[in-house]
Amino acid sequence: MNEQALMDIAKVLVAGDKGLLAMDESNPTCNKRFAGLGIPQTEKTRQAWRELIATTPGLAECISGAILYDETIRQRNKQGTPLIKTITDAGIIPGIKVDAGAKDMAGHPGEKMTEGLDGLRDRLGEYSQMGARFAKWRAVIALGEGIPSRACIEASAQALARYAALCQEAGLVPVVEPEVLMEGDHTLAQCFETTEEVLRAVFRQLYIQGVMLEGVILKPSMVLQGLACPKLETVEEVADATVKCLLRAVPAAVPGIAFLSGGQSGELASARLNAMNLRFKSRLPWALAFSFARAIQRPAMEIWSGRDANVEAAQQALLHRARCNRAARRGEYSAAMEATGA
Ligand code: 5MM
Repeated sequence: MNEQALMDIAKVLVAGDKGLLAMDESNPTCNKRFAGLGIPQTEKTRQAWRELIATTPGLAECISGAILYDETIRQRNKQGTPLIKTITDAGIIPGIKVDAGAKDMAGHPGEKMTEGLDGLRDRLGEYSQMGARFAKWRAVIALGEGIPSRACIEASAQALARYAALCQEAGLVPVVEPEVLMEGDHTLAQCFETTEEVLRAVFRQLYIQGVMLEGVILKPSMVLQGLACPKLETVEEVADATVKCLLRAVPAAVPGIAFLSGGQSGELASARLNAMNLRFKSRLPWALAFSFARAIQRPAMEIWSGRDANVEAAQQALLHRARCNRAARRGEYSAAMEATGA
């Protein structure tokens, strides 16, 4: 393991005011998003969408790294150029999602366990050869009556740590993503408690498995009330709770935290990230960045709707959301940015 190389990549991914773009939806998830907009669900349309993203002029001003999916990293455009080359040439570091998805957990109704450790060493070697410099694995934690169970938290944390150790062995920076889901009627306080417990378990397992924290990026969910919770917390309350939780559970050796959006609107995700950086940035040991999928892609995909004629307008919308999040990293995002499309 070349520790310095891992540390360098991790640092670059969260440097300055940039963040990550998650474009790693598996085919079923990508197809689900397309279906909602009447876009044909084919390999060709998925390629066209990913190419639209990768060729967005100026995207690298805001995006340091892009997380790809197995199908995407192997795709080429009509001229035969591999998509990973288009991304690298644009100045964006390519990464790859390597988990095999979350499946029902045996003996634990309502909970999921992420699969994909079998054969992972070989797959990481292949992705590294192809040019990937970092990887991503998502664990899913649901909140509800009697859940999450200790079994789900500990097994998810251990899988994340075993994945991270294999990544570092292969020279890839592991993005460690424990997502506490927004579904449910839980309060902000309940989400705080669970998120802290999950993060403590994850960092305990990373330590046990010998993972070098300086070469890791954490991709957590923000601390949020459940979607069905009647009490709506303010942007500032969410920012305060999220930062307080992270300060309790995330070691200072970690270079950066890049949030997932989890289904929040693009505007709310930017506003909440902005509030965290505005209120706390100068006092935090790690960078607070973003690794959004829906909160960057959604408006652009709606505009595109599978039509060539809409590519340019969709790219402008994509760049707009990326710029909003770059501003949020500086604590300079405001609702006015949405009005002007600046
Ligand atoms: C939580 O999802 C991740 C971040 O996306 P959002 O910002 O939209 O929440 C995302 O990287 C996710 O892991 C991928 O889209 C892959 O999902 P699937 O379920 O297709 O593996």
